[in-house]
Amino acid sequence: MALKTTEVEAKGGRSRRRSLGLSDEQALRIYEVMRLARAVDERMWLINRQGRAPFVISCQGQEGAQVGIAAALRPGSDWVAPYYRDAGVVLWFGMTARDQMLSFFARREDPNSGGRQMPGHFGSRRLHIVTGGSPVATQLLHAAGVALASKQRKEDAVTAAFFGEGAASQGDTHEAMNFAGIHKLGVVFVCENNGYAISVPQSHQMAIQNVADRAAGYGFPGVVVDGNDVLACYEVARQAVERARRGEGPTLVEAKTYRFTAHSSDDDDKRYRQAEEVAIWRQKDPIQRYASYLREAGILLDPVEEEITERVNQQVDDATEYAEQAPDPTVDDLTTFVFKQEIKP
Ligand SMILES: Cc1ncc(C[n+]2csc(CCOP(=O)(O)OP(=O)(O)O)c2C)c(N)n1
Repeated sequence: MALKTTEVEAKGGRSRRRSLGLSDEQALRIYEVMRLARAVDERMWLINRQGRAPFVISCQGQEGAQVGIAAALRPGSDWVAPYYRDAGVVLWFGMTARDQMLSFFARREDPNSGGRQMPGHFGSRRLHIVTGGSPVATQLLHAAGVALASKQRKEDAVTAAFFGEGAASQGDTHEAMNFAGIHKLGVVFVCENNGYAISVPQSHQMAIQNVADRAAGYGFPGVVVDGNDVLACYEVARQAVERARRGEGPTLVEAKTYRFTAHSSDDDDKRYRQAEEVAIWRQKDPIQRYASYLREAGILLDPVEEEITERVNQQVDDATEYAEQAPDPTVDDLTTFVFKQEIKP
């Protein structure tokens, strides 16, 4: 087996990105997408707290796992089945801040669903983002199905399915992994383990430390990675993607991470976790950590950082302004996507 269940140590060194085959441009692109995901999310909270939009579900804290892993895939030919926190994944796959905001305001132009799904229900046939349903873990089955289709068509596309450790307790997760293991499907299962399923801590969710340990029961490798170390995430994902592309079957990657916000804008996390715990994890912010690395490596110079900040802020401002004024779905749209009809790719 190419990978073993093991903690992947964060390897230091200025040339780390080079040994991973990343150019300076690629390393900075990863950083910019992480920054954009965070900035869109922060803006959504402001808008929500001002009463201008009803619901936020956050990526904050998990951007390293999301962008690091997505960066190992090929947007346009590979597929992703994300879950609601995966703003970093879908931005990497070509969604824009504007798309995110159109969905957030539930506008007609929302590319995910025309304003009919909750925020975080990403989907784009064009961008190979498999649309998600609200029941957690259903996307793992969809991913296994997409990977089966790729195999039958003799395509080497890889499908990555993202989910939380709470979703790992669902029967769907077992069925998807079992099926993918039997048929050696080209799937990378990515568990973003942030320690809680809403208010339920991991210890009340499972009797083991690592979700990745379950992979052995399905006949494929499981690997634990520091989800706040974007380059470590990229590294394990690259190995898992290569294995899948070679036709050797799935890998379960468990990225240990943390969400900085409450589960959503509708709960109070102070009721189920300590402020000290949140503060400790904020010290491990994947964006700050990667920025320090890039600075030490001499590629995130002040003017480069300023340019990135300017581009990110501009995209968030533009997206907010555009989406807030965009029209709502109309009554004529009521049955769109409900009855069979031709959907243009
Ligand atoms: C089948 C099902 N049960 C319950 C819910 C309600 N629910 C939505 S998100 C969530 C928590 C999922 O936790 P986890 O998978 O760990 O992801 P996280 O939100 O922590 O990133 C629950 C219980 C649901 N959407 N679907």
